[in-house]
Amino acid sequence: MTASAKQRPLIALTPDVQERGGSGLNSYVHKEYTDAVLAVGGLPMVLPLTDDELALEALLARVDGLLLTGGGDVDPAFFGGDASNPTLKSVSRLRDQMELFLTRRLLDEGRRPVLGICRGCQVMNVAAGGTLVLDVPSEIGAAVNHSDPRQFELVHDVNIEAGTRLHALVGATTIRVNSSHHQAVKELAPCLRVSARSARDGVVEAVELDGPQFFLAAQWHPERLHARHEPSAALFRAFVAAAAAKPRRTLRKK
Ligand SMILES: [Mn+2]
Repeated sequence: MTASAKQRPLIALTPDVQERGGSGLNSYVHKEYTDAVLAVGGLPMVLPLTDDELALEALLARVDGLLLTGGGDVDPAFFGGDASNPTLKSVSRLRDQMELFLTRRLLDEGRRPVLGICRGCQVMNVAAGGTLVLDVPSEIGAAVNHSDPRQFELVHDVNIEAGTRLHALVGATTIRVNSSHHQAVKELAPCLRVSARSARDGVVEAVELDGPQFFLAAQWHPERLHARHEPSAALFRAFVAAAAAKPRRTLRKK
């Protein structure tokens, strides 16, 4: 990378949340996310876990792109689903509110790139008006194990839709991916299109905005693969390149 530090795009990452006992909470990201952004020349910055919209707005004003990381389930109350479903795991309304706010802000702006990974794919669909499968094994079936404990291994095939942004940047119509999710996109948000599905059971594995903004999400974990899996590396390269190409502020409206 020959660009000076000043030219390297600043990428905001949303943190995961973990209860610590009492009312204590940890916020953190897996190191693979920051490594994957660094590897393609981006400067990762982990956001504080907060639903303070004024602070989030001020932070957002300073960054060039947003990466929504993996984690627990989105509260079904945000998309009219059954909040008492017993399969729900690690629901955090604080994290949901923070990420839905940030995602909708950038979707409305229509300019800076957003990359969603795993839960991030689900957050982006919900933010844009879609719904989620609450539990793939009980609602779709177990033909494919989407919660494979081998988190860094390629475990199932994904078919990529021709003509999508994902297809253009990966350059293949079938790839093999890792899989650590029990939820998935159900009803697609009106502005999104499906860019990939799991080969055997049709589970949505990637979505994207149908338009010029890079607003793309993968249900798998490219950050765990990027160093040795070209399709995952290509995803980070395209995201950070989109962030580098977009000025933070513009005098024009979109
Ligand atoms: Mn999967």
